[in-house]
Parts: sequence; C-alpha cells; structure tokens
Amino acid sequence: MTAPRLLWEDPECAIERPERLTSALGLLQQRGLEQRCLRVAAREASEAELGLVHSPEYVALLRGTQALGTEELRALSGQFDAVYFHPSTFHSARLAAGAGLQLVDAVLTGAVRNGLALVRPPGHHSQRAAANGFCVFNNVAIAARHAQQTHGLRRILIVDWDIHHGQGIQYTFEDDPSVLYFSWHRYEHGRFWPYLPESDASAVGQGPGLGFTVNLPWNQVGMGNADYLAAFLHVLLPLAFEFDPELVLVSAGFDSAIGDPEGQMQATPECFAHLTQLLQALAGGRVCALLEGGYNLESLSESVCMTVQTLLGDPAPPLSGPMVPHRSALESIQSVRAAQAPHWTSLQQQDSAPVLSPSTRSPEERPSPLLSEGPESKTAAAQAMAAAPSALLDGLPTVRTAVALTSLDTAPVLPPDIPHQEGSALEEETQSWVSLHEALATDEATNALGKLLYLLDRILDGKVSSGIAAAPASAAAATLDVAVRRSLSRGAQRLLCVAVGRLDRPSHLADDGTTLWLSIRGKEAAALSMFHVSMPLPGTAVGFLNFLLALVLPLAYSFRPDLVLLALGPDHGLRAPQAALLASLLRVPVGCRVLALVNEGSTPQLAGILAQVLHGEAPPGLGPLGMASPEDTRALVRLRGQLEPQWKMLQLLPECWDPTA
Ligand code: X5A
Ligand code: ZN
Repeated sequence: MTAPRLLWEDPECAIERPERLTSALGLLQQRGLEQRCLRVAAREASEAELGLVHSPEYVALLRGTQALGTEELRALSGQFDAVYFHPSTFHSARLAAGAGLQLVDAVLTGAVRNGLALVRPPGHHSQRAAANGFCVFNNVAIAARHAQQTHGLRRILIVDWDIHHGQGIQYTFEDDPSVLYFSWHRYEHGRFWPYLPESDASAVGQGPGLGFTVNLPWNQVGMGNADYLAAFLHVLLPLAFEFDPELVLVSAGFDSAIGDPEGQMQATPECFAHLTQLLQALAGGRVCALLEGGYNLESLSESVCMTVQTLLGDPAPPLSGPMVPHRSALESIQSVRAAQAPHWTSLQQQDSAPVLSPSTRSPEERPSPLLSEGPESKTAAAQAMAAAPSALLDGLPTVRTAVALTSLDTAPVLPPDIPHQEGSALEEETQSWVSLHEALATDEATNALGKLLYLLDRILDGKVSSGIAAAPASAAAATLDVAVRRSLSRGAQRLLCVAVGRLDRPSHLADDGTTLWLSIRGKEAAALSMFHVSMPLPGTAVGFLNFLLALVLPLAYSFRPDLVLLALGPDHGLRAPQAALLASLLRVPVGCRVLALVNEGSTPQLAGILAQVLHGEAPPGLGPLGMASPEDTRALVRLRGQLEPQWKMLQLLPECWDPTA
C-alpha cells in the first residue's frame, strides 16, 4: 500500500503520498505501540467483496488500469475529481479494502478487541462507480456490508472524523437504517471541497434511512479540542447510545488534526485519544478504525499513535487549550440537533424546554451569588481552568486497576511489587481527620478506610491508575470525607467528586475550585455554587444517559480534574449497567484516574462490573431507551441554564436559535 504515487504534476493530489503510511508506522514502532498489537496481514478483497459497494463495470475499469501507461493513467484520472491512478493502484486499493475486512473479521471472531487498519488509498469519497478525492474503493463501506452479510450484524455505527465529508459512505447507506453514518467536515457554508449541498446538516437520510445520516458541517476553520468534544457529547454520543450499535467503524482521517493543510483545524493529537475512548463505551468496545486522510506527516503520525495507544487501553492524555467551544461550532451543533430531533428521542425534550434568560428566571431559580459572573467566581473559574497540569499526569502507572473489596483483615489485592501497608498505620494528619468521625470508630470502618487510603495514595503517586474499594454503609460519608481531605493534601489540584445516594458534602470543603462536588440524589436540582451541584437520579435509562452526556461529562471536561472520586453511597439507586456507564465515561476526561467507593453490602455484580470497566472493559448496554420523564428533563435544563455561564462545555444554543437570523 506504499506503492501508489503521483506520476505527474498535480498540486491537489500531491499530498496523498506513500510517506503517510511509512511515517505513521514508523512512529508506532518507535513508541513501542506496534509491538503491543497483533499484526494481522492484509489480503486483497475479492471482486465479489468489492461488489458489495461497487459496480462490476467500475471494478473492471480499475482492473484495467494495471496495464496502462502514464499518459493513459493521467487521462483516466482526469475523468474523476481529485484522483490519480498508478499501475499499483488496483492492487493497493484491493489490499486496503481487504485489510479492513481482515480487521473486522478479527474483531468479530474475537481474535482481538479492536484495531486500526493503516491503509492507502483511502476510501470514504469513492462511490458505486466513481473514484473521488484520492479514494478508489470504499474501504469502510465495504467493511460494513461485509460485517452485515458475513457476521449477521444488524446495527453498525460509522464515525467519520476525517475533515472531509465521506459522501461515498453517505450515498451507500442513505436509505439504510442498519448503518448510522456520522460525519463532521469542513464545509464553510458549501465553499469547501467537495462543495455538496448534501453535506449540510439538513441531509438526514432517505426513506427508511431517515435520521441515520448525520452531518455536522464546520463553517469555520480553527475548530479545536473543545469543538470536537462538544460534537461528540451533544450530537454523536446521544444518537449512538440510542442506536446501540454492535460494531463501530471509524473513518479515521487525521486531516482534522492541527497542522493539516487540508483541514486547517486546531485539534491536537490527544483529542483523538479522547474520541477513541468515548467510542469504546459503545458496541462492547468493538471499534475498528480505518485510515482515511491526514496529510501533515507529524500530526498524522502523532494522532495515529494516540488512537492506537487508546485502543490498547492506555489512558487519554490531558487536553491542551481552553475547553470553550467556538460560537460557530455551537451553531453547527444546534443545526444538526434541530435537523435530527424528529428522529431521535434522546434529542427531543432537552431543547424544547425554554431556556430561561436571567431576567425571566423566577427568584428561587436565580443563581446563587457565586454563580453570577462577579469577580470572585471569575477568579475561581479562571484558576480552575488555567491551572497547569499537575505532576499527577506524568508517566504510565504500572497497575491499571487495584481492588480492595476483600473482607475484614485481608490485604488489598495488589501485585507483589507494591508493598502492602497496614490500614492502621495512618500518619498524624489523617488520624486527626479520622477522629472527627464517630462512624470511623469501628475496626471494620478503620480497616476499610485504610485500604481505601492505600489505593488512593497509589493512584496519587502514579503507581496505580484506578481502583475500587468498599466501606461499611454507616461509614460511607466519613470515609469519603477523609478521602477528599487526603487527596487534596497529597497534591490533587482539582478533584471531581461524584457522590451518588446518601452522602453529604463535607462542610469544610472550600468553594475555591479545588473540588467540584456533584451529588446525585434527592429531589432538588440545584447548583449551590459552580463547584457544588446537586441533581436527582434520573428515573429512566434515557434520562440517565442525557444527564451523563449533557451534564456530567461537560462539567468534567470543563473542570479538568486530575482525579475522580466516584462514591456509591447508601440508597444510591443505580442499576449495575448505569453505574458501569457512569464509571467508564468518567474515566475518559480524567486519564483513567478514578477511585470508586462502594458499600460493603453492595452486590458482587455491581463491584465486579465496576472493576471491569475501570480496567477498560466496555460497559454493558443500557437496554432499550424510552422517553425521559418531564421532571428529569426539567431538572437537567434548569441545571444547565444555571451552570453554563461558568462551565462552557455545557453550552448549547437554544432551539429557537435561527441560523438565518
Ligand atoms: C481522503 C481525503 C481528500 C481529497 C481532497 C481533494 N481526501 N481536494 O482526505
Ligand atoms: Zn480527508
């Protein structure tokens, strides 16, 4: 696949060159990533397999190119838009399609969990009987049809994060509800290649496929990490979880990354780690990425490494730059949400509730003084968001997940190279916190606390990535309190505490931006300050999902915590799949540094499933999504209205926003 190259002068096509593959593979090897992968050999796709998407005449035309001379190749190339042929093109394009098939087979037979196919030529622009935009055979579309026909899959999600619109994929599946196609692309109101009106958000599919084509056009260049994540949180993921795919195919073009001459965007390579890890929460983690574009060799190679590293289970590195989406991005996101809302329940109610402007808010809904944009909150917010990445973020922990769930007097389960420290051997500062709590005055409670603090310390010193510990229900709040104090005194700069069930926020917590406290319990939805948010547990699966994607993750991305404490206290009310999804999504923004605290009495299923997702397994599906209850939706809309002035990743434009006004 490194053989095809441009044999004549053509500035438009010159960027699609063999070095794209050699430099990406080179960096994968240099970083030791390729060595951690199973290498699956490519094979040529058969003509029958190419026929899943392309016409026999087109395949025959391509077969004929092998024998053509340069001038004939050049003349034939001129019949298509932004295409060049080389005598090796037919062979390489069959290998590219076949590599995708090999990858899908490896994943769907269980030989591997996921994978990336490094291929040339790319595929997403090519059509039934046309090469287009450097693409010859539509590798991803062929892989999707193959997964349906050979493996019997009924729902496939295609995520096209290349910066060009994969119109070839769109045309292939536009009337097919079994394939959900999502593409974002540089559009500039139709003034960017391939200049198609059907690349706009208003193209949503046809006939039975209505709502299964999702286009997010970027109308300005310079979109960055915050814009891409906002697109995932507010458009792709709600639809994807509702769709509940059995396989995720990624048209993984990296011309959407910073430095690319085609895309002119600003997203850093680390962003692709986050996008990949978010997708791994779908389809049981069955993610197959196929290379499409990407023309800045450095940015391409770094982004490929980020993607592979994440597929291998490594934590996503922190994102640089302000987590504030551009106005133009919010307009694009709103236009897709509006176009898709008729077809997806997860988009329906949220936007329809009126977004209250400050002047129309009732007195009891008025934000507290800290929430108004006074100098005080600005300082806190500015500090919280501008703080330098902490020392916690360096290096990879040797242990991915540690478990301390064993009964009284047994040691936490840790590999032998990490010495066990007795729970009672707490030093003075911690002892003094413990003495504040009567609930900790039993052997059982101190023992449990000792194990929890032991795990916490290993996470804080970077030896362990994530952990799960238990405490007696009667001591849950006290245990969490000591854990918070210890995290802060041991150097956590920003701590995100997600407390589900009966767990009071410790009264000593300062509103200084070091701790963001999110309570999920009770009836009241209220932002008592920008760092103290309270929310009832949504009663339905779709309500819970909306709450995760529209509130919890945007808060987490805006806050940039270096550690998450996830505490499931007494009466938390979470079902195991919900707890699993919460934990697996919370891992993404925080570089997998999640310490989960459960009740000693909680079911083995819950602890087991949490340990699995903390370790990187995909969460189970939530089951069919119905409609969110009006109360849940009202609570969410109200909280978002209160918090979005401070936490910009929450921002959405109101539904009544009119793109033509
Ligand atoms: C796969 C891909 C881009 C074609 C651009 C033509 N194609 N101007 O990124
Ligand atoms: Zn592209």
